Amino acid sequence: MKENIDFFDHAKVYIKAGDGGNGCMSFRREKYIPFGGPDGGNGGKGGDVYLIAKSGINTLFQIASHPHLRASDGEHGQGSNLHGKKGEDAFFYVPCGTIVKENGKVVTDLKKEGDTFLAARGGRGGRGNLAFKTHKNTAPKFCENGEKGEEKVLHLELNLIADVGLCGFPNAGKSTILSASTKARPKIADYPFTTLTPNLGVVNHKGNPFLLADIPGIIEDAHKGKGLGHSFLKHILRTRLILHIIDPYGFSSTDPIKGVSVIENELKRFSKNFSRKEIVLVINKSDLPNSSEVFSRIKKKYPKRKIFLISAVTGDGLSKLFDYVIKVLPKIPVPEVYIPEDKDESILREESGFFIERKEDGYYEIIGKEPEKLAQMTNFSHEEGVIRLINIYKKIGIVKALKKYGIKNGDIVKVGDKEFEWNDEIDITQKRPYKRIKK
Ligand SMILES: Nc1nc2c(ncn2[C@@H]2O[C@H](COP(=O)(O)OP(=O)(O)OP(=O)(O)O)[C@@H](O)[C@H]2O)c(=O)[nH]1
Ligand SMILES: [Mg+2]
Repeated sequence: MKENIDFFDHAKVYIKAGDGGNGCMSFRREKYIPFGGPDGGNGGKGGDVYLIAKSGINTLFQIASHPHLRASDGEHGQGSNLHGKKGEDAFFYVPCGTIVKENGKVVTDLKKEGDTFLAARGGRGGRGNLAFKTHKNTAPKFCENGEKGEEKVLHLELNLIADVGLCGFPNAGKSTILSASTKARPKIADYPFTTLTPNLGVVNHKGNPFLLADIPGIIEDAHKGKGLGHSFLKHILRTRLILHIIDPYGFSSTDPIKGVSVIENELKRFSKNFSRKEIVLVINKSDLPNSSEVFSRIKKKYPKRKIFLISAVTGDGLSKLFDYVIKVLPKIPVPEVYIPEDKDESILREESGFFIERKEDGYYEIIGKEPEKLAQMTNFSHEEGVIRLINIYKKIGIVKALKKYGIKNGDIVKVGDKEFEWNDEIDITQKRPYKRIKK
């Protein structure tokens, strides 16, 4: 019997999609062909990184212990119009019920087998000079760099999605029930807090399978952090049905009848979702004396509730309990659970457009996703490439804005991780971009 010590219900992952390969600048050189045209091929696209929900995985342990998730880069283009090979996409598997957050915001909820999330997009391949050939410029002397693959930090949070959840005081026999009815082999012992992390198993009752979750026992004031606290309750929050397991001998000094409301109050304190769920009362250990008396007293106190008397050890009553479970399960929809987002206003970023920051005299920074991407894809050693960049900046209003801020020749412009010297001449060449370049 092995405790599931590898259970991780959260992970921080660093994702890097593949960079696009650089385009190539090349001209055909063949014997007896004096004016070979441009033939630089495009770079290949960088690989994407995907997260995929997979049943059978119940922990984020694997991903938490290897948190750098990468896809490969695209290859660079070559001469003779050879395009670079595409980088390979990378697929990482997570348990069903994994919520993905970026900057505190929920970006996806991978609920069921096969749910797929494109976590980071590979960069576009840079275009080779052949791609820029036009009738005005038949011999372009520039090419693009590949676009950088997206890079991000994501927080993964697991809220297991089982059909039925077991809850109750420690030592009530929850793990014994899981063990008696599924192939799962959780640790069972005659002391409280034997189970430290959730366990899952599939019950196949009369050909009707359902997923059963066993979580650590909770005690009074769990919401104040007593015992193991109540954070594990989130793993039965999305179940359709709860089986509240009751030890006829009570727990510690709490009598079993009083104990019913103690546990159910803890559930409600944790989430209102529990008030909307059916909770079946299951008195366990029917093989022990006193159990039927406790069963009758609980029945009297809760006349409208569904109540069962079972023994996880002898198997007595289990089949009747599961008959009920498989009868009601199909009628209960999987509850939609509100997933709170972490509030942090400071992380809201400007996603579109741009703005200019005048850092100090003669030093300007262009901030914005699109202009930064354009600069990153420009090969600054190709003058024609720089001209093309400025041309695009002009079209989207950046040049006008820089001038409004008083930019002059020789000032430095920073954009992303690139810096270049401002030259009004570059701007002037726009009307006839390629004729004016002095070699
Ligand atoms: N006699 C009897 N003992 C049982 C029965 N079910 C469980 N037990 C015993 O009760 C003790 C606790 O069982 P567990 O299954 O570990 O209880 P648990 O609810 O998972 O406990 P925690 O993990 O600590 O929350 C063990 O000694 C079991 O053998 C039963 O039906 N009859
Ligand atoms: Mg247990």
